[in-house]
Amino acid sequence: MIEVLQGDIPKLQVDAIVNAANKTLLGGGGVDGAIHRAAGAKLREACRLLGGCPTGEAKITPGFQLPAKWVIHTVGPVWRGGAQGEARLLAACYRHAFELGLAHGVNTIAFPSISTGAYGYPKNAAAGIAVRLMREYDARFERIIACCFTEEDVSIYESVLHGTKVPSREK
Ligand code: AR6
Repeated sequence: MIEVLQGDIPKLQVDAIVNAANKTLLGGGGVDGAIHRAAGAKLREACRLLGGCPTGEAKITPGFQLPAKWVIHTVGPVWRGGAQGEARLLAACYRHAFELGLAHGVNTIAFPSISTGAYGYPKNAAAGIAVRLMREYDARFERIIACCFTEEDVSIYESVLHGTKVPSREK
């Protein structure tokens, strides 16, 4: 089941939360900063051992002090106008996160809106990609949560899910 909710992703009681990280995996601002603050210093140590992560891929660590058992770290594309493979890379983030979750027995998983903060990806187009991949994996998870930070993001996801807004062209 795909659910849209407004909230602070580190607080969610799910098997795995997804982090919108950067290639170093050593923490940053936005949702990444919030997850690291809530999980504690051991998360940073675990991330350091991973040696970074290329854009579009994903790596997993325990959740440490979080209610979530796992954190799946993925690196979204920086928006550069849309002709630099951004849509393909963003879809790859969701796909790799889902596959890692499946490999670790995850049944409930929550995503932030990857790349739509500091990385500047247009929100409607990004939600279109997120929802497409969520639908593809829906049957293999008990709960898939789109965890939105703002009310505006909730309405974007709701309209994409219910087909009231056509997302921008993406692959
Ligand atoms: N819970 C849920 N969503 C959140 C939270 C939260 N606590 N905080 C922010 N968001 P961003 P990016 C939303 O910038 O664009 C970091 O510094 C936010 O409103 O966190 O992928 C990394 O280290 C937005 O919708 O991630 C990278 O350097 C979404 O999360 C870079 O930012 C993503 O915004 C990654 O940029």
